[in-house]
Amino acid sequence: LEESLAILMYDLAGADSELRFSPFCWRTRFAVAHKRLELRTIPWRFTEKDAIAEFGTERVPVILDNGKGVHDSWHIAEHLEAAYPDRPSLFDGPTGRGLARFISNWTDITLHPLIARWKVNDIFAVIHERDREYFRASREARFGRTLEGLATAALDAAEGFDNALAPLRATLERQRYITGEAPFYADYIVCAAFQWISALNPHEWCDANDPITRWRFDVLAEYQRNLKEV
Ligand SMILES: N[C@@H](CCC(=O)N[C@@H](CS)C(=O)NCC(=O)O)C(=O)O
Repeated sequence: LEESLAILMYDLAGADSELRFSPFCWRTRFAVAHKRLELRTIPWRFTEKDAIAEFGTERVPVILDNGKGVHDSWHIAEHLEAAYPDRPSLFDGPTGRGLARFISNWTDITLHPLIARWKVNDIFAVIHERDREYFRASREARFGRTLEGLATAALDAAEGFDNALAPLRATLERQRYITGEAPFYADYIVCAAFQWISALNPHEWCDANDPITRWRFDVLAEYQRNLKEV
């Protein structure tokens, strides 16, 4: 039997080290499972910049693969695709990779800021105590408002998020996955944003009549199947 290959990932954790809510780390988690590789994680907190400084970044995910450090979820996906060409493809070729890049930018530029505004206080509530001061200062600077001010606008952000999902919903009414018949990295990118939300509130986004809910459960079921094949 082939010795199973393990990828090590620094993964953002809450005060409870089991709480893993980073959407970028979820992308990598899905990608590693898609490649049928074993994942081991190191819980990491926002202020533990020193632990990853040697990799030239202040953000997670960072992975270690055979001693090679790679950071940035997109670069990690490209690394896995190049390093494990005999494993299932994450992009299904250059056209798929090109479209996945659009989905990545749509998610980063349109979806994430709305989720961040909506959930910033829920995140603040679950992070480690020693991260609090840094998180408050960095997010208040990013959004130009206090956390208390952002709380009053949370429902507007939630509504904005729902409106932004219209193209996704229209797509999933007609096809099983973003990429068609089977899930690829583009699906994981968007599903990871929902993992961020559901890590903070498991009951959010469970409307059984929403095609997005059906799709999320299909992607998560595929992820569970992939984990069993590692
Ligand atoms: N472009 C990066 C973004 C990674 C990122 O922003 N990670 C967040 C966690 S979701 C982080 O590490 N934040 C650290 C901080 O805010 O100080 C990627 O795709 O990996």
